[in-house]
Amino acid sequence: MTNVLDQRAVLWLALLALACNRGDHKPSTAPEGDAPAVIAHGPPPVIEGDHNLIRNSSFDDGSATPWKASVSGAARGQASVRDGAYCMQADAAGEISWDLQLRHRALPLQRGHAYLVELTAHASRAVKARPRVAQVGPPYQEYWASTIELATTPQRYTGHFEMRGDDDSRAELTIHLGGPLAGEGALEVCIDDVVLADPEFEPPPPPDYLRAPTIRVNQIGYFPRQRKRAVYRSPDREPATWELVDAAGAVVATGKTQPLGDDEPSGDPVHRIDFSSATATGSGFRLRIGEEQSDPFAIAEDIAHALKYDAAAYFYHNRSGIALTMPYAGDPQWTRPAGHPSDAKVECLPELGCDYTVDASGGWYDAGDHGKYVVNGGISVWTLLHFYERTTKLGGKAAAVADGTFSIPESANGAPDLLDEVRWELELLLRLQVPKGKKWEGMAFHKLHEQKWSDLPLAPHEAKAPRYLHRPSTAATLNLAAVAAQAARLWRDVDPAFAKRCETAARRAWAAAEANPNVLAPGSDNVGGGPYEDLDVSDERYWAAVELALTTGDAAFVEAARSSKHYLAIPGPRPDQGGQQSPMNWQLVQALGTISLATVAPGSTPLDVNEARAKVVEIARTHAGRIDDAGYSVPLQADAGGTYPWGSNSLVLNNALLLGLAHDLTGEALFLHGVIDAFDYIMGRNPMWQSYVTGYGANPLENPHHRFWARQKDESYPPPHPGAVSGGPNSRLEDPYAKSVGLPGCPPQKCFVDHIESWSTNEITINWNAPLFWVTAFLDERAR
Ligand code: 9MR
Repeated sequence: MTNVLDQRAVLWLALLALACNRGDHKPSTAPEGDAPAVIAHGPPPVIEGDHNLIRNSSFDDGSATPWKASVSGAARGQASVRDGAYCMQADAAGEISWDLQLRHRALPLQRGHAYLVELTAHASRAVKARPRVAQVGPPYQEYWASTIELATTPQRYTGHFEMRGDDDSRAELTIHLGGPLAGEGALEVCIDDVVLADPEFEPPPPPDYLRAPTIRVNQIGYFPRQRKRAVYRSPDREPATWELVDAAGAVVATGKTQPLGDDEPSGDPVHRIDFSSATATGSGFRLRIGEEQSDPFAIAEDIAHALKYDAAAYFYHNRSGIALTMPYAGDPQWTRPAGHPSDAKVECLPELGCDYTVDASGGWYDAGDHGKYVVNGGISVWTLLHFYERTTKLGGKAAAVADGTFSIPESANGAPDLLDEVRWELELLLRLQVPKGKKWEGMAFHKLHEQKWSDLPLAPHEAKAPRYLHRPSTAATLNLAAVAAQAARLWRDVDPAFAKRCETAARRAWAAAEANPNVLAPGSDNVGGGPYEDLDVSDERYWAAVELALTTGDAAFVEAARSSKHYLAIPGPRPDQGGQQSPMNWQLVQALGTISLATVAPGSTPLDVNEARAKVVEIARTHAGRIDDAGYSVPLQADAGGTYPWGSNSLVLNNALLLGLAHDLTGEALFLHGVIDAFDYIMGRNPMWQSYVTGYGANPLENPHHRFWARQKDESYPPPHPGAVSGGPNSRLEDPYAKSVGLPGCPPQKCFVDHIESWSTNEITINWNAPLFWVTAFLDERAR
């Protein structure tokens, strides 16, 4: 395919020859209705260099994204990339021009700017087409349009206009092909090398994945005895021959790819490579197809070993109220004084009228921000403790998280290190319980943070802005009840006094939540900290009831669990399973109760353990059953609206957690393979060519949104510690940076940018690193 910019000189000569097709000349045939055939104002802009707003101009890599075809009314047709051009093939063209169209949206146009439009097009027979630049919604203002005549050989068309409408950040360039433009009979129309250029527009730097290898692998590696899949990004329809090459260049396995065609969540044309049967082990392997080759990777039993400990180290590195010191910090650049010593005496927001302060010191910072939020602490604690509990109950290896296995100050205290790390947060959650004799006695404060978002970078010890406790909430209180109950049974043999404290706090929290069942945290409380809003706490109540029942055996808790509408529930992706992309998140926690029940499996309590286990397996099977349909073999589907939400990588990891537990319960390989597929996606087998984990892989995450690990913003701050997972693609692009770098219109798996300013696609947080730990620790144990 031609490169428009290299050919610019040739093009201008060609333009003279094609003057009859210029948008600023009258076309030979008027278009439908009263719409003017041509809208052109001002002189044509002079374009030097690349100022093209069109994000996929040439279709050279086989992908149409972000172009879409629209077929409506009586028209019948579909579009795809063929031989490096984007082609609409139609059996019927419908009645009006827009019944058949090819379109590119999310184009930022600015009032008064001059625009050049160019495209190459041809058709299977002589027809007309109507390229136009217009507003997407009412009143559908047309900024420019022209009717052009297509021949059977490619011709270059051009036009220009000055933007007379108001600024429009989401305009579209569409090429209408339907109705009277096409006439009767089947047709094919192809477009290529499309330009909508504004000399004042500076295109963002091309994303990394455009220079990425076309063969995508798990960038750290594969387990010798397990499923090994890679993705080959190619529009070819025929299978290709792949080779697995070792570090010395010898071919050690070979096979054929499986072409899967266009994959919607990624926008990529893909082939699957399955090299599971390869038996070689070592490092420095690559996959090769013709001239293309993957990043190097290992095939080894221990690929997840170091990573699981780094995933756990995330929590030490984000501790509040303690100096990070050597040797635990791993390197002097990650040491720092204790953060937020003033948290030892925190006031409530003035409107709450507390006549006391609270010691809210300790715990983990939530994320890139320094807030502390009970509901997010709750699910994070549960996830880490659940891993511990499954090792003790389901035949796992508790030795992997025993005393001396982590690098933390408590590593020689006789208690398992995983429990020590979690206790740092639990102690904070216990402190956040409203004292006896005060309003909301026994409830938990929902959160504490500054009153406006703090600057970035900012190390925790540099932060000086006052922080306040926000109103207690029923959700936070039930989180405290749940995790304190869970802790009470896990510390029973480790530290009986602490276990007792936890049980007492859990019972008090439960009673306080029963007395205050509807103190709900609103979404509007989002200045200076996240809202962690929740307007339905029936799932929290069920989860807390189960944890308390499992720990105490009390009939009242058993009854509260059994009578809940969530009893034995785990939301799943099918509509009849609740239509949830993932079983749990900080707001939706019934699965935590059911999973704890399935894991602890009390013999003596009248709770239906077998049904809870069957539910784990049922939902895991649904996820596993969908992996083969995903181009990148990831156990996460787009939702009904075709989107991935904020923190989508944590959905992948929580689905993997459920798959892992199903494997624990059944031993079925299907589930273990599903965990591996999720892991492969996170570690680089994805359309962004991104290892979403800091410090791991050929293209590791480098610039997460974090106030201390802020090297990208300021050289005097450290880079991120290894082992932190990014929230990953978020279709809603909820920060200005993501919106500004050409992401609008992205397919769900590509709505991501590795930049510190993109908090809605690239933040890191405790409730996402917790399942990263769970999954990598599980694999390090089970996939060997
Ligand atoms: O993970 C949270 C996500 O589900 C929400 O959509 C989003 C907006 O409320 O907030 C996310 O949580 C952030 C929290 O509000 C503040 N600390 C950082 C968290 C991770 O991005």
